Amino acid sequence: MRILVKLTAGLLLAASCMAGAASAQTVLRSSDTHPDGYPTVEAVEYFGELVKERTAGRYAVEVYHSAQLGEEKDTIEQVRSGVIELNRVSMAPFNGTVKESIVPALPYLFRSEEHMHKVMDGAIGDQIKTAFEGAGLVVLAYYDAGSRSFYNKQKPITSVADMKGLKFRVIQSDIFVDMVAALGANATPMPYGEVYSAIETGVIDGAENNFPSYDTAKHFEVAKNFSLDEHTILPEVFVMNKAAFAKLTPEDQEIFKQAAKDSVAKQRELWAAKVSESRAKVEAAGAKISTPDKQGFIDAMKPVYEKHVTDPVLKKMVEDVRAVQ
Ligand code: GTR
Repeated sequence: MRILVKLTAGLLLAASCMAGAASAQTVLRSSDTHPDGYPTVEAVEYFGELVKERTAGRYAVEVYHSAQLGEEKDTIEQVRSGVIELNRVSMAPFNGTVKESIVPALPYLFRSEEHMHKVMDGAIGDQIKTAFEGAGLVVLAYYDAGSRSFYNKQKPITSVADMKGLKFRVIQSDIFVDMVAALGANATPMPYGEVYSAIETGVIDGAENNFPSYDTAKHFEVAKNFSLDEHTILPEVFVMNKAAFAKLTPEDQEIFKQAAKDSVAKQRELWAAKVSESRAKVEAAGAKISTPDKQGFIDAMKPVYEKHVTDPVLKKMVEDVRAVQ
């Protein structure tokens, strides 16, 4: 009798383990402010496919695009506290939390996108990753977001003088507020999803972003003058809640890191194609692209460096970035 009970219990246990193995899939949620099909959304979806395949279905990723889980500031809190496990956001909203994240947001620091890649793929990128851990986040990848430029509904901008008195929405970071002030304009930080109607109703004159965002958020409909001043080459960041990452086995951690790395190559390709496509689309829709005197913009940024690059760690990082050839 006792043997039979043991045997039955053993069988039950084995059966439940098998059932568990077959159905045990952990679904990780990831947020993105951009719509379906945007290069960052596609890249995180691709990351999810790779993770699913390489963990034999034990993990899957669900991407909540179009700010379904909220605007970036809110979703950053969600991923830090573990309400969601993953998040793809811009680097700039971290500027007040992770000191080192200021460096890649500084105006005209990167000489080109290639320079930015070299910096972020190298030791400085790793230094920033380590700093994010202090905020409870593991950086899985840096993605491309090209360069950001100003656009407005009033007039074409050809020099810094044209910026005077205009009101621009900026991404939620003090660096951007001071950058706009240094150009003689007024900055209003506000969530991305509110920008279109704020321009339309005249609360602001314009904003600043790259071509794919200008296109997909439809800002070109309400602010037709796009001035290619390229004030920052600001990367995106794909992060994971640190405790959620720590729960993975070392083998799974490697799978996640490699999948993220593979998704970077994919995102860079998608990004390059999207920039050309968006630029052509907004021009066809009547956007006027001007190329301002860039040196004037570069010279005007001195106060931003004087105010925000005082900490010795940041000073050294800025020097290191400049030294990367
Ligand atoms: C985009 C970026 C978004 C968001 C947005 C903004 O370029 O990809 O993550 O930060 O800018 O300006 O809010």
